[in-house]
Amino acid sequence: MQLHSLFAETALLPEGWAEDVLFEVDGAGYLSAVVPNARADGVERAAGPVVPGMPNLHSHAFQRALAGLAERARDPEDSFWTWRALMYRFVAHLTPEQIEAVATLLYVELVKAGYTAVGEFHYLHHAPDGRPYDVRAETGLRILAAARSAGIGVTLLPVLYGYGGFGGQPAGEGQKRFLNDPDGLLRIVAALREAAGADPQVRVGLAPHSLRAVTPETLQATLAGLAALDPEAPIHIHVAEQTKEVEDCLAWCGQRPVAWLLEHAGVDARWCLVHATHMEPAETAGLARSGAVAGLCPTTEANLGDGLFDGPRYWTAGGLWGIGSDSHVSHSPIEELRLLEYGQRLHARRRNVLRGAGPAIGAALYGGALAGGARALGRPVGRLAPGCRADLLVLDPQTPALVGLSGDTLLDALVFAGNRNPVRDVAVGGRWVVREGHHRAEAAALRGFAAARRALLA
Ligand code: NGQ
Ligand code: ZN
Repeated sequence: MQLHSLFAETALLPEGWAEDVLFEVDGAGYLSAVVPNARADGVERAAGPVVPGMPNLHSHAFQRALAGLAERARDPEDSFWTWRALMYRFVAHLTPEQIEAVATLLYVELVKAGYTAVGEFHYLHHAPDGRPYDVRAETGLRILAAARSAGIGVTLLPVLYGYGGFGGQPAGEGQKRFLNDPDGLLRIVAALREAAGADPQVRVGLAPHSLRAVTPETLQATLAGLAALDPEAPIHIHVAEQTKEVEDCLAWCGQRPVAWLLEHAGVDARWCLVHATHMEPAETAGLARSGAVAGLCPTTEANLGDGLFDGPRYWTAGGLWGIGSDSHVSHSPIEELRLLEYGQRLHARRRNVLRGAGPAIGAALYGGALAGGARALGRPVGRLAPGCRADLLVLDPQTPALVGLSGDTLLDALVFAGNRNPVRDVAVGGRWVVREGHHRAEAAALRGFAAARRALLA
């Protein structure tokens, strides 16, 4: 269902809310015109307020099948690291078919909740015995297929994973499906770029998993290889999520992980530093200055007991940030934004902490996550403006939380006042993918997911 034009009585544009907006979409799914104070003659009318779809900058799609299965207290010392051991056992046998089925269901859920683009930080590359599949990019291609079935835009970030700890320590048994040297990973990148072709719904970058999983040499070689293919390609990395990583990094090189990256890795606007939870003030300021995006994943960071990001300092320094659903304990952008602000309130014992240019906190959160998310995914999304993708949400004006509200107050209520999904219709790249709350592929996706889960639990 291709969208050629749409009229919205009210819509959130880059400069703020506008009335009577006419959107025109070209055949490739880009907005070709966005005209406020227009007339509706003969054009489809949006059933409610229109806002940009939200970019989700950090996903491990396969973890959707594990969400909710790691909440049993087994050990008084349960932590991120015991969760990770459980997760490794769980992924040991996943097949490419199951990876695709789980990712398809996840992406359908993400689109229904208002995410129109996702960054897939994908490291489950090889067969269960650790050998590459005949088609080396097999599982990455499955992710691409899942994104295409669900109709979500995707930034594929195949992951460089070489070691089990700082300084090139050998990887463990549970990590053998993840391992590549720089050449092996760059072959996957090249294969995915070929499969993506000129599809405007797809971008390919890469992700060194963490400073634990690479050495300075392999990091450097991989980044040089990527730059030769695409000098602007997005680069994502997990960093400083747990205090143990900070301690191990200090023991390895005498520097903290974010400080090391800022000094040695050429961090700039191509980069997204995922989590960056544990930073000293100078690191927070340096990250904000670098032009990189902080990839915040509030529900996963809470679920795994990571700690709290230094929001006030980073916001004051003008740092870019976006949100990701990471382990997929939530697939709602609203829940991520709400928890982001609530964590800061609980910590500071104040209200309205993560301020933007205006007084409206919900609007500032929504707008901030659009801008940083778009930057991190390296695609023209997050803005309803000519030249950007026609990725938009029509909100349900009958949702009690939104009834009678408009403008930034509506965004405040969207973020802070309700639990019902207020997303009615979703267009991605100028195609309606969700109508009246239903995704065209939801029934088939659920059947595929159910089969995969049955097999995993058997
Ligand atoms: C991941 N997830 O790669 O899935 C990680 C855990 C690790 C989060 N950090 C593994 N949330 O960091 O070593
Ligand atoms: Zn992650």
